[in-house]
Amino acid sequence: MKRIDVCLSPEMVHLHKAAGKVVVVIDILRATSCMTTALANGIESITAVASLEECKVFGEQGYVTAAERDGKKVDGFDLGNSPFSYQDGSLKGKKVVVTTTNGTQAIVKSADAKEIIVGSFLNFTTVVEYLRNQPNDVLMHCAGWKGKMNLEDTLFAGAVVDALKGDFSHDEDSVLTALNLFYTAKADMMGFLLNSSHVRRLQGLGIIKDIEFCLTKDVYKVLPVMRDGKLVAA
Ligand code: 3SL
Repeated sequence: MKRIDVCLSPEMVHLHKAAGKVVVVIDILRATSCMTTALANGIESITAVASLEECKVFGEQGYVTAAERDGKKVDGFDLGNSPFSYQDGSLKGKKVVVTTTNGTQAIVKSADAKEIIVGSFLNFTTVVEYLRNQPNDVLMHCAGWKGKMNLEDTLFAGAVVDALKGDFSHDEDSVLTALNLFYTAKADMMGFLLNSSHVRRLQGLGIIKDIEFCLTKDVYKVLPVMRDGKLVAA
């Protein structure tokens, strides 16, 4: 039987061994929700980079630049990290380069994977169906916050593991942690997350509607997948 594992923070990804696996990068608030939204709204590709400097270099080559640090848009870049930036059609067909505090770091740190895909509640069922129907072991890679685990990414990992029970086996306590978190929170995810660190951080910045949107299930059917160093819609 295929196996599924959960890595609670990018700091631990070397312990979970991405090589040979499909890695699902998770940054529910908000990087992977943004990427899902962007590709569902016709953005041609997303290049995820670790640093602001790399992001600038792509900008000089004509890419639309998106940069976030500590929840805020970074001055001098075109966009921040809100899914609502991608929905009005004006960026259709464009190449976007993005750097964020945690999400793009987790993508860069997944480089050993057999394949990298991006997961969010917005494309939940598409991710689950893809994982069910492909032949490889899976690693759910939670981006967390600056090396620490967080609730929303772990919750999503648990939701995926739960949806795939019967198709995958597991034996790590991180998987049980994610599953139990999901069981505790599933009746009211928004309520459960109200006291979480990043929800409080975003609320402090006046970012409210993004949170609700990013916790909405199955808005899109897109599967962002890494091809030749860029995320594209599969
Ligand atoms: O850390 C990240 O990658 C971001 O998603 C954080 S924020 O939601 O844009 O604040």
